[in-house]
Amino acid sequence: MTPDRTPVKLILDTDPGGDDIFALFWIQSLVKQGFADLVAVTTAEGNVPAEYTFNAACQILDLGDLENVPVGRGVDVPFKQFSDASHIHGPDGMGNLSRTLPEIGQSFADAPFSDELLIEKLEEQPGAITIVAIAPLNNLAAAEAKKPGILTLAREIIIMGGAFQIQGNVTPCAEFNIAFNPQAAERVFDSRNDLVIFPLDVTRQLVFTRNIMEQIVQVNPQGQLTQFMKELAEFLTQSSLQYRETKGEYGFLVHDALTLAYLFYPETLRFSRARVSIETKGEFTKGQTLIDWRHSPKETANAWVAVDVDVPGFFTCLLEDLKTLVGITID
Ligand SMILES: [Ca+2]
Repeated sequence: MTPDRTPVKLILDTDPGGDDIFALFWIQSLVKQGFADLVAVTTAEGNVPAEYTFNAACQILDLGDLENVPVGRGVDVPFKQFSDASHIHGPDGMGNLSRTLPEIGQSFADAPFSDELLIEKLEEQPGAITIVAIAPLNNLAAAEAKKPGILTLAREIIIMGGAFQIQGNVTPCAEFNIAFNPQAAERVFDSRNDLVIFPLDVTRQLVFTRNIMEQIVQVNPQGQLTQFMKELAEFLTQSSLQYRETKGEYGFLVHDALTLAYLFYPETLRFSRARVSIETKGEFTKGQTLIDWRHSPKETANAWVAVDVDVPGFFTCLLEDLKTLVGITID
């Protein structure tokens, strides 16, 4: 039997964001190898304001010769629960490195809003496109509010978000993507019963080390993409150490990239079926994600939650694909 090599159609909903950019680099490699088809990128307000996430996504797509992929601008978020994460990712979302890349040709003011772009693409190809959501869920929720049921037209929805049996990263209880806009998260989590969730419980295990970066550099030491990747990794490493995210290990966490392992390297993951609920009201617990792990009859489950990752296996796949990307990109 001939293996199914039809590229996986993706929309990436993202708020670059350093680890978002490494996820986007991984997608670029998979696109160039014929495994993925990037239908659109819908940027979101989150790590930094919407104009900066839009600019960062466009610059990274240009860097990988994917400037023809449509990019949406993040919907407005009037009632933010938390400030952004520019202290981690730099004011431009990419470690102040935006100045090292060419200015983009796209206009933020003229770009379609991300919820409109999601609706357009999902209606064009119902059941065919997988949404990889690695940002606060503002855009997905806005699309669902405008067109109830629209999210069921996605083939699957894969989300980086939440913290279940460990502490959060913006409060003791809450993870950033959910805490930034808990009402949006609640709407998305109520939209279908087969969401795929990657919480901090598993993503915190993924320290992208200097050793991994060095192996990539050796493939094409002088390449523009290699140099950018190396400088971004160094920036993220320093801010991760400062904020004690890696237990002192010299590296940074690639939370967002794990969503792609599910699609392309599923042997590295294990899941639990669960009902995930979002706390939208608590004074100290707003944005918390909850699963009732007790052995008792449950309400209908709505998600597959990642509970285990083969860390060396994951990095083997990511490393080889990033080596391929820097090796084939012509500078
Ligand atoms: Ca992100």
